[in-house]
Amino acid sequence: MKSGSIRLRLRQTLNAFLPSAARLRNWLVVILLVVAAITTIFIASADISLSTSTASTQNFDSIGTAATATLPTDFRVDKPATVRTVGTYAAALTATSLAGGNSLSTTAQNGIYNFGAGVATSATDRAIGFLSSGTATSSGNLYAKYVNNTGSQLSGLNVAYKVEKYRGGSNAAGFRVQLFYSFDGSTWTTAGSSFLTSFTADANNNGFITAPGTTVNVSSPLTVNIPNASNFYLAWNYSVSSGTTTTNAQALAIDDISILGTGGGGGPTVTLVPPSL
Ligand SMILES: [Ca+2]
Ligand SMILES: [Ca+2]
Repeated sequence: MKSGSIRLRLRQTLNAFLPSAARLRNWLVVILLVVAAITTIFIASADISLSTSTASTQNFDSIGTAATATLPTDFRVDKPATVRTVGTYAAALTATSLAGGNSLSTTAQNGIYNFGAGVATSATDRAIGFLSSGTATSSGNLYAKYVNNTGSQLSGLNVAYKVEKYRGGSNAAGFRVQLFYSFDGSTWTTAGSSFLTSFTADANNNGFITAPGTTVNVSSPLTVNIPNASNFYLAWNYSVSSGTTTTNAQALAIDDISILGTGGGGGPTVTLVPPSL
């Protein structure tokens, strides 16, 4: 056999095993599509899943004791300069900036707190809170982003959380936490009076030897239709209860959030049209 024909046969054999450029390109496209799909699934599942059987809970104890503590995934915070104002989830921050606990000072800095139930630097039970001053942190918001991936529309949520007080405040208007909800994280609807926790004025601005000094349990159904595959946002808004004077503020925090979907399992909405007469 001539060496030329051997080389030809060798090349034909190699070609049979080696993928062509076109085949390589097709495989590359398939791999890229798979990576994109996995990334999409990962991003979609990053939001906190709503469930009708197991409540989504958050006690913030995993954030540690640092003043600059990163919030749990899908929780954010901000401190608008206007009273009783909810900002946007997209622009909010992912970390606290101050720490506090027992005996919070009468001159404590305004801002977003990682509060510890006990000694600030070592308490393991943490909560996210706020303190206004006369000129800053006129509002404080804690945001959470959920997704309804139950496969059905939900007709509501059972919402429970605690509002904890970490410092008294003699502001005559008192301070409060009002829950809001949203489908896009920027347009907010009040969750109503069942989710309003108000505190009347204290005699002074002292902290508590054992913090928090007061804990209020909030637990109530929230009636709202949440379509399947829809995002749903909650915002706990801290602010002075009325007026615009924010001096002598109370420090309040949110803890032990529990969210359970209700009314799932129904089919698509059917609109009955009466027959014309
Ligand atoms: Ca607590
Ligand atoms: Ca906690």
